Amino acid sequence: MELYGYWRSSASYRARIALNYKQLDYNYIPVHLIKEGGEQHKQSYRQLNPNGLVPTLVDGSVILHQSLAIMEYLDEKYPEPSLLPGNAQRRGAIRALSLDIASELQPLINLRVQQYLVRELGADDSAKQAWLQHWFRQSFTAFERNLEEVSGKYCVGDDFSMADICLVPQVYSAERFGIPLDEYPLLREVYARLVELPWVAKAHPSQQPDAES
Ligand SMILES: N[C@@H](CCC(=O)N[C@@H](CS)C(=O)NCC(=O)O)C(=O)O
Repeated sequence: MELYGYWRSSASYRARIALNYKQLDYNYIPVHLIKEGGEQHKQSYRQLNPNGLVPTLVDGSVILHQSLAIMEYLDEKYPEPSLLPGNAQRRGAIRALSLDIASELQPLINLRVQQYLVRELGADDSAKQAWLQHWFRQSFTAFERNLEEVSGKYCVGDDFSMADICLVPQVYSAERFGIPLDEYPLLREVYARLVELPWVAKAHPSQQPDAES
């Protein structure tokens, strides 16, 4: 299997955690999102992923984009350990929390959105920071409330799941963008537990071959 990704891309980070959790070997192919205007826009990459976003997973003849689709594909093909453990209610909660991050928050703070704010709408650093803080705050405030209802050791009960895989990279991004996390004690507690897990630690951006200082 090949995973096209970028070291500090949150969606690539998700795919890496899932692959590690399932102990699947893969070749990591870096796609530099900044260099030369972004390798994700090159024709050769867009043939694999017409959205021009990372990650992309190639498994033989299967070419898949969207990290949640990649995770569900891996889960169907390699069911153990499951990324969606538990009964229908638990699985519903896992999917809902995963989507809260992957569909509601991350798209608003993505690189291309930040670039559009700056280049097309003339946002300066403080306007861009206000944008990031606003959306992180809205999302993490709701996430914290949801954790009060459904968390245990991890996001949903005591089993590691896709929701945890979505949370870790988003907290990493928040720290990177200087977003204060004091208002989310439960989120920080779960995150602290998650980053200690070996399959999560191995997926950290700093551990990737394309990591920059
Ligand atoms: N929903 C997509 C999001 C993919 C995505 O937004 N990837 C970002 C990095 S985290 C990207 O490639 N950004 C490049 C750009 O904005 O030009 C997924 O989960 O795979």
